[in-house]
Amino acid sequence: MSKAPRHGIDESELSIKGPKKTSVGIPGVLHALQISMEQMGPLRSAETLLRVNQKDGFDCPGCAWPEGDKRHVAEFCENGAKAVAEEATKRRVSPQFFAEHSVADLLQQDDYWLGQQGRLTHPMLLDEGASHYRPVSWDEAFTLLSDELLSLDSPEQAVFYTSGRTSNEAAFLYQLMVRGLGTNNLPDCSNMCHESSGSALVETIGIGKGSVSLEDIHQAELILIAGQNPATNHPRMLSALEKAKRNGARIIAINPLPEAGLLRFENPQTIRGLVGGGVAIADQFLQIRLGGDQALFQALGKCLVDAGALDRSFIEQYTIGFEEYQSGLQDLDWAEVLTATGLTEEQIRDTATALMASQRTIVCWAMGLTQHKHSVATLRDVVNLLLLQGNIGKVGAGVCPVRGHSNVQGDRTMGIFEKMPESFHAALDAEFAFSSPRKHGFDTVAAIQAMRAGQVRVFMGMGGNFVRATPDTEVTEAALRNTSLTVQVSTKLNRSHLVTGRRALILPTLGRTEKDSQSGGEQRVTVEDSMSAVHASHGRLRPASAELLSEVAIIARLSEALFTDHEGKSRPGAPVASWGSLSGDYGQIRQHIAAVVPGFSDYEQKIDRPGGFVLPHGPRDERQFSTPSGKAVFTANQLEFPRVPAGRLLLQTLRSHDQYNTTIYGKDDRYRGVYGGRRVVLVNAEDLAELGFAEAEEVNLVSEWTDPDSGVLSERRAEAFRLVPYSTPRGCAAAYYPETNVLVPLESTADISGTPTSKAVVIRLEHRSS
Ligand SMILES: Nc1nc2c(c(=O)[nH]1)N[C@H]1C(S)=C(S)[C@@H](COP(=O)(O)OP(=O)(O)OC[C@H]3O[C@@H](n4cnc5c(=O)[nH]c(N)nc54)[C@H](O)[C@@H]3O)O[C@H]1N2
Ligand SMILES: Nc1nc2c(c(=O)[nH]1)N[C@H]1C(S)=C(S)[C@@H](COP(=O)(O)OP(=O)(O)OC[C@H]3O[C@@H](n4cnc5c(=O)[nH]c(N)nc54)[C@H](O)[C@@H]3O)O[C@H]1N2
Ligand SMILES: [Mo]
Repeated sequence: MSKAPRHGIDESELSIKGPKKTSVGIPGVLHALQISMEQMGPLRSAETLLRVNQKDGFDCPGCAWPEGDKRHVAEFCENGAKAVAEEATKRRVSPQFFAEHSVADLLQQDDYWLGQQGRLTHPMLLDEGASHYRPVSWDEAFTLLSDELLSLDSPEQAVFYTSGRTSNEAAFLYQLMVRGLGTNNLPDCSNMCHESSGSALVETIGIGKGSVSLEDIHQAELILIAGQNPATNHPRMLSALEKAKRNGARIIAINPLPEAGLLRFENPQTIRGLVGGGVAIADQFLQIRLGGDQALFQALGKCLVDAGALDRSFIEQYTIGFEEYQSGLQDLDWAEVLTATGLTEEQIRDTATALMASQRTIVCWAMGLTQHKHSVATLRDVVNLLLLQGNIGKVGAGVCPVRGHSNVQGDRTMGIFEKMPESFHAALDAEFAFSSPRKHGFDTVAAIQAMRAGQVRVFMGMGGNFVRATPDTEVTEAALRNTSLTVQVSTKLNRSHLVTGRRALILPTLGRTEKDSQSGGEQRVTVEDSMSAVHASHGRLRPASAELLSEVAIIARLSEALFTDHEGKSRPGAPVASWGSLSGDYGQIRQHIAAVVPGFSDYEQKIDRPGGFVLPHGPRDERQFSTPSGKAVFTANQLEFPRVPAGRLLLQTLRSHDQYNTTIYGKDDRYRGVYGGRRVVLVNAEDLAELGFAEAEEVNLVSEWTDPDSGVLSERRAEAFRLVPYSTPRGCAAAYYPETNVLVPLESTADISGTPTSKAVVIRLEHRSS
């Protein structure tokens, strides 16, 4: 193990070597091992990496891609290993660290440096006006927090954020506590992530989750992968795609960037992958313009309709709205489609031919499709396309939104949502003998707006890094500073501990990899992956500090303080539960979940089975659609795409290979050939020439946002980015998140889902005068 770095990223060390054409292989294995050794040393590295995603081990905190049935001794995934090393690190952020560093000093450090310091070990309090955090006892922390919550004029003055690593057990208890207080202010990272998918899917197929299993991926004849970079963000997906290819599947990548793993993959699990040239994943690459996907999917739909390549009996028996959809497509203007997509008509017709030749088609997508103004409409058009050929509820076919955080889907199932359906509330009320509030709460953007307006006194984050993950950094920072108390339940130091309300608490917690010992013995937790499979996760490592509490214990103790009197009796109107025994034995929480959430009967027995169980999914299992009509819904959507004024570019904000969201593991983006720095902007070389900028020039990025209501133009600035000529469609640029969040206007959100439009920010480049 080596010491934490003394300095953050020095952008003068940036070097550009050009993108790679293949992913993983030996360099990926070596890089992950290097990071593991630095963070954990040899013994702990071996102990930990052998347990990832094994049947009696812990669930990888990396991503939500499911596990296969036949696992390799260590199912190796470079970025999974990095995510694990980051949590299982031996480095520590102790009270002494906080005594040595003032909050003001820490604010000068970058995200990389902060994250590299190690695991938080003690509950810490930042008093009003204090320059440094000081250690507090857990009792003091809970008293302070419960007093503050109980003194609010209204429970609406508190906001409770969740990031998607939180287990089912913790998430369920957390939402119960929040609703017990009397609010639905439960924003989560999903609001910035797959909310558009949920909105479109609930409306069209009656459930907001993907309809395919891993086996479906293996059995598909055609897989479209749109707006997703699996080699970096879901590396284990590449093994599934490789298998599909070997079974004869055709794969089409739809992306503005020629992402390495989409083009060629060297599987580290096989000798062939390690020494050979790997497998070409995509048969066809559609280098689409940012935000052009709705036009593409409409055009593909039109090709199928015009050719009569339809599953008519499916359409008749299982759907409504086909006529409206079909007539909506009649006026589709090909010229507009070509402008929106930047593709040729031939490329689109080739894709349509591939669709017609396939009996089993899957569409996979991630943030490239969900973070646009017209994302919900785009995803409705994805569903339309699949419905045309009956590609739902049959083997090898379906919708596949690929989730991000390892339990983000489970958190939503557990009720982390500002607007759960009435059926959930009714069941929750019956189980805990109280009346949960029905008024919808704030989502992420609304929560920031409310903080800005001074309507929120307490902000609590169950994991995550709210201040860095959210848009409009300066606005959001000011909003958080406008509260009385901010509380972060965290494993690692991040900027949300430094941009605070008048007072702030850090509540350090156990991670997935660690033993969770409670009065009832060692506990396991459960998580739900991207394909609705629920399974147990059992940490094995010694906790980073003896002071850590599990998330469940933190919520249970806080709930006890909020909802019971000195004799332990429930306060009038509060949810009735035995908080102490719930945190002693998570099996009891699972019993409550089974009583409230459909699909969880015999929960305990089902997770005893290796691999767990799969939740019911009407469309997938029996073509049953719980929409008002009981049928899947075709929708007719107005075609939209971003229109960018002359001299401006459209910027997408995305992840490098060495980061996990706001956690920066390292300085490189190996596949894109960017080394040693992160302040780069990838731009088409012809655009650079036309706009009068030089390769490698340092520029400012200026975002221009015209508020649609007021018509007022506002500007936001991110300084000192290097220009890198890159293969991206004309007019489209890319730069890393979170450095560019400052450019994303808070009010620029997707219709219906409210997701910030992180993949479509209008910018201009600005020469730096100095
Ligand atoms: N190692 C690692 N793994 C992760 C994460 C991480 O940060 N690091 N994050 C996790 C989380 S929370 C999530 S949500 C996922 C994110 O997984 P991704 O969605 O793959 O993440 P992004 O980096 O945002 O990449 C977006 C991709 O969409 C493309 N794209 C952008 N705009 C458009 C568009 O308009 N149309 C099309 N067709 N493509 C577009 C981009 O070029 C890029 O390839 O990954 C999860 N897994
Ligand atoms: N511009 C732009 N903005 C974006 C995106 C984008 O593509 N572009 N993507 C959006 C997306 S998809 C997402 S999901 C969000 C991510 O938003 P978040 O989920 O809020 O951010 P993360 O970086 O994943 O959170 C990392 C922190 O979580 C804490 N943590 C890690 N593990 C645990 C644990 O087990 N328990 C607890 N309690 N804490 C833990 C650590 O302290 C760590 O610092 O960002 C969004 N923001
Ligand atoms: Mo995400």
